[in-house]
Amino acid sequence: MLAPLPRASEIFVNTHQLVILTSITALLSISACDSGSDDAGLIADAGSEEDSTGDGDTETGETGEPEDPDSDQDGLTDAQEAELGTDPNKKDTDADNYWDSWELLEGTDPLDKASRIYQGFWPYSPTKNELPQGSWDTSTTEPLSPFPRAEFLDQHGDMVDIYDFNNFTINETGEPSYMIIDMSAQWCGPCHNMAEWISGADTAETASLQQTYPTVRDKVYSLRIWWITVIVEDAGGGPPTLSDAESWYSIHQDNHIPVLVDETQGVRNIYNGGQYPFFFLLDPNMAVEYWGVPGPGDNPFLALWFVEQYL
Ligand SMILES: [Ca+2]
Ligand SMILES: [Ca+2]
Ligand SMILES: [Ca+2]
Repeated sequence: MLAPLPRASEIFVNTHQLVILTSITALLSISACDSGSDDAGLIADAGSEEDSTGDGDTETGETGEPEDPDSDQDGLTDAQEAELGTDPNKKDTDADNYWDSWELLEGTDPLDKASRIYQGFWPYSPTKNELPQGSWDTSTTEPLSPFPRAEFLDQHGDMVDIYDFNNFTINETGEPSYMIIDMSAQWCGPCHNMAEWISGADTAETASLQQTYPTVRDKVYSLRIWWITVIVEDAGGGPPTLSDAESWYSIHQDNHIPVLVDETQGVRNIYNGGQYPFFFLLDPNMAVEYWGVPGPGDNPFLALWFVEQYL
């Protein structure tokens, strides 16, 4: 299990760290743009039987051998799999990253790798409905406030339920992934520099980032954290569209990174840090874990520092 992370408030009462933060703040407030705007279902649900214990076994099997076994524990019984033609001994018959029952639930074909929930191979969470749900009306920047439950267009044209990123455990560490939300604007040069860096480019513009956050890129590549770029403004400062995500992706090719479009500018309106790029950290339950607080923490890059130090 993960050691509990220090909360932002705990960090800022630690004088020693405050000094470090202050100097980092001074060092790094160099490259953010002003925005120019005001500153302001459980797996077993796929089957027809109850699974109140959530372990993938249907109730007939809770106290002994199941009458209708689910050998691969993918939420479909062997009998159902026989009917569907899926492999009863493989959770993900077509090896597209999505379990057979999830594909059934979402209407994609569990026998065809090209038919999958997300073209980008983003995670899928069958338990996302059980989380505390944020909304455009209730979500705030306060610690543990859940991110709005919303869908966003990605660079492949899929509508992505952001809650599918919760508690994704298939990574090197076997621990749940945190998420960095990278709020970027199409018009913002430093946002593109940041995207260059995180997608692997080592240039004169990205050297200081790599030097300051030497482990962050590796943590993205190992899926210790999900780096989620949300484009919040187009080239003219207006609402972005799919073409912004597509062009961003064509410039900064990186298959680890979802590029989402904030079409209604809801993300910008709730989380606007006053400058771009701006980063904040969500925990594996989609709640705000770390947000740059006013004063010495009023720095768009502090979430990266947090990842560097604690994850
Ligand atoms: Ca099964
Ligand atoms: Ca299966
Ligand atoms: Ca499939």
